[in-house]
Amino acid sequence: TKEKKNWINSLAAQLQVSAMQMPLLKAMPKLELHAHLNGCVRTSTLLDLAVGENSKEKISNTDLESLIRKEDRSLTECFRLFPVIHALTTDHAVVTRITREAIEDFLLDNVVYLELRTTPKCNDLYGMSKRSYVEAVFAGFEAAGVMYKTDCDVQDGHRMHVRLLLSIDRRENAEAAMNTVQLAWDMRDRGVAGVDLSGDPAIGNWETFLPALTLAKELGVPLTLHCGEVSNPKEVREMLALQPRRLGHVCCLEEAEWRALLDSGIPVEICLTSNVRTESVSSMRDHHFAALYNAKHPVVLCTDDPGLFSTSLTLEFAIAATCFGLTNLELLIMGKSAINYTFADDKTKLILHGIFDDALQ
Ligand code: 6MZ
Repeated sequence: TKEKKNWINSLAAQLQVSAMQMPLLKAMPKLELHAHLNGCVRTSTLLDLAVGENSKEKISNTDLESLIRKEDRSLTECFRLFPVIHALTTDHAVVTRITREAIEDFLLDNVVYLELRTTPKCNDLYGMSKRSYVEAVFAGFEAAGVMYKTDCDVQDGHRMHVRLLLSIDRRENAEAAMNTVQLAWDMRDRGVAGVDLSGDPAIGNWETFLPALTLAKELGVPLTLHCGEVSNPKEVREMLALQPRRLGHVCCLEEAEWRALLDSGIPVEICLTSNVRTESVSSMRDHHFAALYNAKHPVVLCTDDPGLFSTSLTLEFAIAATCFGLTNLELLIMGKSAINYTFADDKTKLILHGIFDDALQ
């Protein structure tokens, strides 16, 4: 954490955020709505797992080196690194550990509500099914002592609230996607709040996932879709037509799709660092966040993969402050508005409004 702190402080200096502002941004209550579990893993944990005696699946030194050296993170490189991370985060105990650690890191950043997303995995070698994978994530929630079920009381407002979204990976087939939606439905009262479609945008056909996503809509399972990380106007149009509750990224939209997005009013999860690092957006100054924000389109700042991109929500807020001139008050108001875009129940939303109202006083 000391290393991380130094890194964040030096980035803050580069960003010319005043020394006074960083602690204020950090102390501000924040919502994180777009974070992938295996993208949150600490470098120290990856190293620990890579050299640990329990590591049955070894990774090569070259792979380990590219996990640690963080300068190259194009979209292609990211999707080459995820299997390397997955090779280390295999068994139930490790899934529980990385979940607990991810929550601890968000807690340190004063995230008061977290929607963590992850792709449920089967692995016969470890006796793991999609369901037991999700149970291992819940064990991580328990270990971190956070509120994650829907039956919490207002007096629990001081503790972090967490929900789980189950991701469909674009490498999966129609049946696997259907299983994930069914699992999300079965576990809806246990902390699973929705379904996400993610994975390498260059892989998979939208049509494969449509039956599962349509079932989710019919069941009333909230949906968020990774949209437009690469140019694909047809897919973007079809995603908008499905009317998911939220969209992630929306970087590479043509004029017509951009207008359709604005008309739709669908909230967008903005991942500034991720989009620039993966080259979905050419530079921070060219990021479409400014256009969406100025058009008063609903937006929420998120980290995507804080481990992979060495970022934090505080840092993303600092970038928004520096590059787009947002004041602390504007950032706080943007966070409060995002309560309405969460997949949480009304009672939890009320608790969150209370936390933000206190901060706004
Ligand atoms: C699309 C991404 C992503 O699910 O194993 N993921 N999908 N675009 C991105 N932008 C950089 N970052 C992460 O976490 C890792 C998985 O999340 C998705 C990918 O499917 C990746 O394998 P989990 O916990």
